[in-house]
Amino acid sequence: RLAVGVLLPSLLLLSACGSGQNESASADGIQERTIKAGIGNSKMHPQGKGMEKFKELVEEKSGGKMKVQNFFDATLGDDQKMTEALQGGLQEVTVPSTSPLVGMIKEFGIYDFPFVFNDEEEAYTVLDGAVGKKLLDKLPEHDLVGLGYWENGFRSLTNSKHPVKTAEDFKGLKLRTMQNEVHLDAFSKLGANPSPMAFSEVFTALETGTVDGQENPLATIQTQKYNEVQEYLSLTNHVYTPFVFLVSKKFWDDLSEQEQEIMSEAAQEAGKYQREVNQKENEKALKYLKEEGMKINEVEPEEMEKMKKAIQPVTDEYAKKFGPDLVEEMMSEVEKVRDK
Ligand code: KDG
Repeated sequence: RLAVGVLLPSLLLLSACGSGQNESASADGIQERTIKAGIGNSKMHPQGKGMEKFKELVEEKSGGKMKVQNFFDATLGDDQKMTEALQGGLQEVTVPSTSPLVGMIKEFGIYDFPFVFNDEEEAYTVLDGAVGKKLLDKLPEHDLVGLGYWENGFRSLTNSKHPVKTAEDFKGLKLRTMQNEVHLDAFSKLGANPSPMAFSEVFTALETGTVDGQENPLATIQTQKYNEVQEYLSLTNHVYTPFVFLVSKKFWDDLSEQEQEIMSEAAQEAGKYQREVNQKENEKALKYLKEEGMKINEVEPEEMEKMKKAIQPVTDEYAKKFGPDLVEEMMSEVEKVRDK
């Protein structure tokens, strides 16, 4: 207590004198900082709303000293490019889908297995539990820090050719997928012609007919206006994609404990809010897309089962590659909450 008593006034004095690096440091351990954050989705998307909440919380918790500048619509680049910018210390925050990170940390690919989760609760149990943490712990060796998972959500298929009701209906469809090998192989197995593409290029590719279709959660289909260039929406809900909240490790290591806590709390609180908004807005998006005239169909459970069976060899192969123990751990966590 004595040491603090002696130290504090001298620290205050130092900062009052405006000495070098600590110019804006103060007794509360919070400096003036600007945090550049970017995502691929728009400001209107639930992810955009989550980012605005994050900004509000950081600014509030730091008494206005830490400022967040949000960039939407991939203006700072796509998921992979922004992640690299974080690694290089050129950007502070991004919240990509985990799928394009699989080239860097293969284990994230376990989330790309189709039909693993039946609902959001199952996904949260895995993501917010031991398996989710194990994967976040792999980030620092890649110069990244993960502050938790937000929600992209269950993905459904749109295309310009015909409704997809059966596994056979995938045959011959040219589909855009995320840059992810599990997705590519799974759609190939179903007989589609998938091609990986960055998110910001999707609308034009659909408009010009470079691809026939794409798959994304309903709120994304609405906010990206895919309904303007796609006639059919098939509610396949084939895979759940998490977002992961990433911070540049170079930036993180430079933060004080207090500042780290502010970032961490804000990312988690905003994440909770973002998941809630996401669920509500996906429901609303279904109504909107129907009203806008998309031809929407459900997929019968037996057909879903057939799709699952068709891609089982792909899942088995990747389970070996990503770690059978990890996959088993994920499935046993799902089982704990399934049908409860
Ligand atoms: O902001 C996130 C988007 O960049 C992206 O992850 C959305 O799911 C997505 C996709 O299909 O690329």
